[in-house]
Amino acid sequence: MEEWWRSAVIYQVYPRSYQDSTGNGIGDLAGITHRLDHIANLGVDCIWLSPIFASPQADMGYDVSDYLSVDPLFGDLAAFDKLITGAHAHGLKVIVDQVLSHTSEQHAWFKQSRRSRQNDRADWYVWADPQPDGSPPTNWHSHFGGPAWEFDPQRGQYYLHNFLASQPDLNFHNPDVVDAILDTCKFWLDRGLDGFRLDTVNYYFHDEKLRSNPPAQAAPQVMATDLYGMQNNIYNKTRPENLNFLERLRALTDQYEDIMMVGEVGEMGRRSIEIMGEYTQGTDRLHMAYSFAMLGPDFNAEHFRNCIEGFQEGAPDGHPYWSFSNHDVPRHVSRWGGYSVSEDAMARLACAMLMSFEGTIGIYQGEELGQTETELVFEELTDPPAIRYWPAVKGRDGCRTPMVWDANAANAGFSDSVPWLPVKPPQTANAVKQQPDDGIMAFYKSMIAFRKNSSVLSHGSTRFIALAEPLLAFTRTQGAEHITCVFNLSKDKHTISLIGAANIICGSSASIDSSILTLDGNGFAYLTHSDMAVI
Ligand code: TEU
Repeated sequence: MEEWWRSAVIYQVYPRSYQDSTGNGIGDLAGITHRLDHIANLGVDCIWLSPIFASPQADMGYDVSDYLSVDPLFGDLAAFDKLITGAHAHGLKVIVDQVLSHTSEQHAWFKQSRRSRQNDRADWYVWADPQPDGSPPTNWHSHFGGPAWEFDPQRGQYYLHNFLASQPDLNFHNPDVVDAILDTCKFWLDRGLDGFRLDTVNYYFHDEKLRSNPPAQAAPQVMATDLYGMQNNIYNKTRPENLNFLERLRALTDQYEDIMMVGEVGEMGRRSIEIMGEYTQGTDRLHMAYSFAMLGPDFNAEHFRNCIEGFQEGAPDGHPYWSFSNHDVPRHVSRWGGYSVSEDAMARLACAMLMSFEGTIGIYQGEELGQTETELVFEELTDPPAIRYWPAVKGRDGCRTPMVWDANAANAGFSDSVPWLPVKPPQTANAVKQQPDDGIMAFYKSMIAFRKNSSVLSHGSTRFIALAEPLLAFTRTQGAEHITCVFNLSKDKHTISLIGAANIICGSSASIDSSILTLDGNGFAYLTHSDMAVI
């Protein structure tokens, strides 16, 4: 039988912002359990929960202080069990974010490690002496600005942190660390969850020789500060030793039924696609990999083609996971606003593109409402890099504002008290309760259903059709079945001559007249295909 995740649509929940059930302005596990009907009704297969573990929340849970407990903000283990049971009863799988590359500085392991150079956990983190002039051991930069090294006066050494200084990197070269990490994963597998989203999966190992990174050739950026992108980050991450660790993790998960791991590859451009390939090649590494490739500003046919073809070439039996939005990047309806005739048209076009791609598909809470990025002022920010570098860095709060359930309820039904990030009018207009019958939410439901019912869309191979920008076109094929998908990524009208008969199976702003397909701005069509070529 086919593994469930291969044709899955996965719905990302950001627990802080889904539903508050306790009245403290922060979402929680019981709130998510309460909203399972909404998630199941979308027709998705699986929920990915952003981190729920004990944490001082300096990076909103991506700084774990205890891997084996639920943060009291979100509930407790009983609430977790209830959520899993409830989700399973709704036919939904649940995966959780595992942040294994680094812990919080509040983790007991780090507290012990920083105490002295001799204790049992002295080498559990990446410690190194200063250079003779007192400067950090290498030139590595943190994603969140400044050097990736923090000096600790007590040990008289620097420790590595690829993200915040309060997120020290674990030392995966130490076998005891690897064993401890595998044990934490086992703990959650034994509790019945269905897999992991592995945060920063290519950051686990660093170069033991502590070589400095060479300068970058080009510096594409999503959210980080300039310094990070000025280096070719080859020594602080994506080290060859990681493959062996991924194989150990896979051997562990293979002891359970139907577990899936999707690794977040923190890299940009072509290299990110290559790493996705390496990490999912064969059956003894990750099940899937997920990159930032489609989470950036690029919105042209060549880019999407390069992502998909690059993956096919690099990992013929690997499996990708594609999404356009998550909790780290501006929502795509806003991010690609420069290419859209309207927010509504962009939301539909993006949905139709995603649901036609080969691989597993991820959507981010609120995306199903056509949600846009929330505009915030400095006083409202919570994201550390934004607070540090505002206004040059806008940060990630704008995509993390609470889910809007009912425009007429206090805080749009998210919470009875002041939410941790504001709920604002342009977003409340898209609330679940106010979605029209033919609105974006209905469109998502119908497109998810269409994909789930179409074996060729869920499983077929992809062959691109050479059309000039801004037209993206490809044919999905499975056996004798074909569907050709054509998307107009611009605001302008375009026409395409079709060879042979074709009908529009589903589409928007699209029509066929005498073998001419017309796509208005942001229009798209899924076409029946009978040995037809689009020229
Ligand atoms: O994000 C990882 C991340 O920020 C980088 O991978 C980067 O964005 C990428 O390389 C593109 O340049 C994860 C979480 O999703 C994020 O919320 C956390 O803050 C971060 O890890 C640290 O745990």
